Amino acid sequence: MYWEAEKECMARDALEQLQLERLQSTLYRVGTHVPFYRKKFEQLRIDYDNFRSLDALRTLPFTTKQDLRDNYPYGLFAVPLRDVVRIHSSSGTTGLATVVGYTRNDIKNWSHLVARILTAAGVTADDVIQIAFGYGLFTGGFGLHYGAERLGASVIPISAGNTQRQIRIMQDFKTTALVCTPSYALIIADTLLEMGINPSGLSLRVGLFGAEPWSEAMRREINDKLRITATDNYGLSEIMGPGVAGECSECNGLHINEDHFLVEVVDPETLEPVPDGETGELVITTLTKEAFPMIRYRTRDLTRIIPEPCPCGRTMRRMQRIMGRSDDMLIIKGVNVFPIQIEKVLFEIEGTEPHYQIIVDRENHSDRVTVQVEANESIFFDEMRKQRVLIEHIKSRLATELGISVEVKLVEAKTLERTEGKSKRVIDKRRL
Ligand code: DLL
Repeated sequence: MYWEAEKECMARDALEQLQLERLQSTLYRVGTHVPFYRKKFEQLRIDYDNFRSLDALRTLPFTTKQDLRDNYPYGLFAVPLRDVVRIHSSSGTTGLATVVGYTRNDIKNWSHLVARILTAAGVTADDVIQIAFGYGLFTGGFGLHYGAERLGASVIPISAGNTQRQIRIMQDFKTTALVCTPSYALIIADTLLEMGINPSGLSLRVGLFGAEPWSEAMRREINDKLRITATDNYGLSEIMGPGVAGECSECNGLHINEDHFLVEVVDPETLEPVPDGETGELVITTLTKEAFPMIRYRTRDLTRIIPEPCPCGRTMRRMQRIMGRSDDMLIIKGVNVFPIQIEKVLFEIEGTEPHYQIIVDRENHSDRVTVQVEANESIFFDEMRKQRVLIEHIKSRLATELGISVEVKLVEAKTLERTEGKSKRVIDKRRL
């Protein structure tokens, strides 16, 4: 069942016409209301009144996180604060926070699009949905909440944290859909086990996970441990929050809400568009945002467009799950390494827990990577020889995957820091 077949299954040419019209009005909006864009358009001699084709998109300037910081807090808003009904902010891991705003209409569209991705993932008005994202300046909690209400599901706004309580509520309220980060889903799964609760006794059937990178192996682990169908959804505060793209029940790539967002995939070095199917950095232009429109925002997220049509019938193109960020990519001894590659290997190895941390250091001008991974109890307390065998096994698998050698250290289960929000997998101690 579709939420909005007339949009989600639109013919390509009709969609492109709609995108062009919406792009024209977005350009007019920022050109007349946001001094930052007005100046840029003047410098580049962009005549936004005569913007006639989607191809001309590449003549427009990019917007970066630094531009948002330079205009902190309200400099990029395209409406007076009087028209803003909500403000969110993303602290990020580096530097100054960025601030985003929504008009009443923006909130309506946002709820609508989140309802759309919830529907695609299989959630209906009959579901009881537990939202274990933080409610606050982070867009996850409120974003999913409004979308789920819009759909008519019964919403439990439990917010993040207090895992045992999450589980009790899940049992008592007969939760059928869980919403949180994938790493928190695993924490919930492990806590269930510790509490001696059989997941088959729960009513849970579907999970919507996002806000941080994860892998297919992690999906399988969540599916097995929680006995659900785990789906991926993607978004970012600068663009809207959750609701930008989400998986349908095929679980094979995320449909992008292209009637509201124009996406490009570019080479992060040359900034030239790459052909469909090739990996690059996702660049997004908003088409309907009123308070905080964005022109060619460089997300830093790496993905590729899946050109093949989806068997579900939606024509909104899919992007592959995010494989990392162009800026959290580690360059180790000159080799590009994504934390997700390490995760993939660890998840495939018997005897380890799905919790790990990557520590990068530099000794005598040479990079050194130590992967700390939790070993399950039977291994950890077993004879040293077994531990050594496991370490060697992980090392050789990682060397094959990454093309460089890394150190591996087994740590006791539950000693690495757990987080109910986004997990921090990499500690880079190098002073470069
Ligand atoms: O994380 C919005 C969100 C909330 C999306 C809840 C999905 C669910 P920010 O805090 O601004 O917004 O962080 C955005 O998180 O640029 C990606 O690097 C990463 N990210 C978000 N979703 C995914 C995902 C929210 N499904 C940044 N897979 C983005 C991988 C993701 N990375």
